[in-house]
Amino acid sequence: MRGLSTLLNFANCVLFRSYNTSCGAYFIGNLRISTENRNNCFHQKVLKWPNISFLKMKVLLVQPTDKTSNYSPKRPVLWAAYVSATLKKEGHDVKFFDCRLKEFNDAEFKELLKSYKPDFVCFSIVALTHDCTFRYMKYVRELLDAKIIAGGPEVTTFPEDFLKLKLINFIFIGAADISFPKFLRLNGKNEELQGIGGFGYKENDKIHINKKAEVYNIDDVPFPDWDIFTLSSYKKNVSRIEFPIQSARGCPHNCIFCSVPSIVPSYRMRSAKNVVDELELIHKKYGTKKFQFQDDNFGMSKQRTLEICDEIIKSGLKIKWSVAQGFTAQSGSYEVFKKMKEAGCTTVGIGVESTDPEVLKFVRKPASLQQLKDAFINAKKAGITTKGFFIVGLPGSTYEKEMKNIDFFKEVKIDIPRFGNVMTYPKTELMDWVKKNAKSLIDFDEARNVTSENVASSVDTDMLIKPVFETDDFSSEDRMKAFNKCNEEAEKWALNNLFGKFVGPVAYKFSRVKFIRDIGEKVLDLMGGI
Ligand code: B12
Ligand code: SF4
Repeated sequence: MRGLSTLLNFANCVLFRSYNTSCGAYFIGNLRISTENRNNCFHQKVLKWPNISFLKMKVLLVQPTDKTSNYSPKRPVLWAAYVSATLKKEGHDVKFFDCRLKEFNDAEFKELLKSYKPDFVCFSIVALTHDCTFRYMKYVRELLDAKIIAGGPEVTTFPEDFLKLKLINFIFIGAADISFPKFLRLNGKNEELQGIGGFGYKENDKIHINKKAEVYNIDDVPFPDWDIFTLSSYKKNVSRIEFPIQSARGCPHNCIFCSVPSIVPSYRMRSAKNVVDELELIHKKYGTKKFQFQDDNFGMSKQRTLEICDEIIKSGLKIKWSVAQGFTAQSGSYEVFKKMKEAGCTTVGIGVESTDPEVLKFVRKPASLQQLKDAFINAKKAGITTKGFFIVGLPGSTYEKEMKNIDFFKEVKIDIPRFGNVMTYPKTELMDWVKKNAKSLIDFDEARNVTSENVASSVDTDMLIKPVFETDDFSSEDRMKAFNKCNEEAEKWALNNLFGKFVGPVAYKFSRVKFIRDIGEKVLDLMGGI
């Protein structure tokens, strides 16, 4: 029998596919580091540094909200926890502000700017967060002389476009574990800026981007710093937060639709011991019993997966964990899942994308249809809840082929099947393919221009739901029909799995009413299920 919390989690996943979060602010307090012993080191000439008279800097990290507000902020974010850990290690003062938290607003961000007076304000930018990001950057410009730094997936994809914006002073491309502390260590010695890997700066309006990032062992990166977050804003009972953790960075594969290979160019794994040490530390410090692995592709190395499980078991940690984004189907043997279950794994998400072998081959999906089937069957046999992610409308697909996905999730009994329309991310092969072989339904250049602060608000969030291209074999109408049909069937199926075949259909009918979904979400939240 499923435990109550697993059941609640499951109910949440099935019922609440969209969340409402208004843009808010997160007040951090006004702790100030003593200013004695700080030197005036920053060079003022070329970069026009603010009048910084400290060696130790005050850095404010900002998590913008995205236009869809599809994800309620259930947990703090990894990027800020990593950046903070590397900066604090060198004695800098770091604070964090989460625009996604609904209990705060823009006014509090301005208050924080005035009271904290940071030297640097840093934003992590992903698609659809531009509106919020630029609004907040403007507040910084209006109120302070602080320098604005941008990083994250969008900046890594379009470094020049962001750096040339007047609002932004510096950018970091990809991980900044080495480069950011190094930048602050330079103390404004401009002539050494070109020595910082993956860093961008301006010199008399000329843009400089240092391409090469340093190579380092990721076991040496300090563990994420969760102390900068007001954790009780994410869950009243902090021990109920499902902390994110990443055991490896990137993915060694190169699926044509995926932006991960261009955002995280190399695949690197942490050692099993290093991963479990982090779990133990968080468990001891916050009483956490639940974790979520946010790797792009968890389980690439079967041996390391088994080692992580063995380490967890050996440590005596009584924790539950899930694999959120994608488990490597090729590693999905019964032996591996059984061990994962033993070590506390409750749920695995596996990217299926399509069940048509030709489509899978064309998009360079590394797993075969048989490997995908086996992975779902083995995980279920081991007692792990399965989520399957499908992409409607990949190259070569048709309405009929999409309908086969429904047969597939029923055949292998995926607990929670999920469908999304294919999205063409910039700098992917899919984007090139669409330009040559399909009819675009949105202006990709304009969509790409979301990096310009002027057009940010013109990009429609429908982009995420509606097809963005069509082909002769698969029209826009049929794509939408397939998307709706697959989603409807998936939700009915998942609710039947959850509540049984009599109550399931009733739950499905109720779940169509937004008001009831909202109440249900609150009830589940109160009960600690999400
Ligand atoms: C976990 C995850 C989520 C989580 C948590 C998001 C979060 N902000 O932490 C949830 C489910 C909430 C989510 C939501 C969305 N996501 Co998401 N998500 C991911 C995923 C799988 C991992 C991100 C992660 O935590 N990585 C681990 C951390 C440590 O790495 P990192 O974020 O890259 O940060 C490191 C460096 O980049 C750098 N860094 C990052 N930011 C900054 C900023 C500064 C100033 C500095 C110095 C350094 C720095 O330092 C970090 C440590 O090295 C990525 C895939 C990927 N590999 O990037 C997609 C990804 C980032 N998501 C994506 C998208 C589109 C979204 C949504 C817009 C989806 C939507 N609404 O429908 C929302 C946006 C929500 C938001 N406000 O951020 C896209 C972004 C594509 C793009 N070009 O921007 C990605 C790349 C997936 C994809 N489809 O390709 N996501
Ligand atoms: S296996 Fe997953 S993460 Fe890796 S390239 Fe393909 S879709 Fe992206």
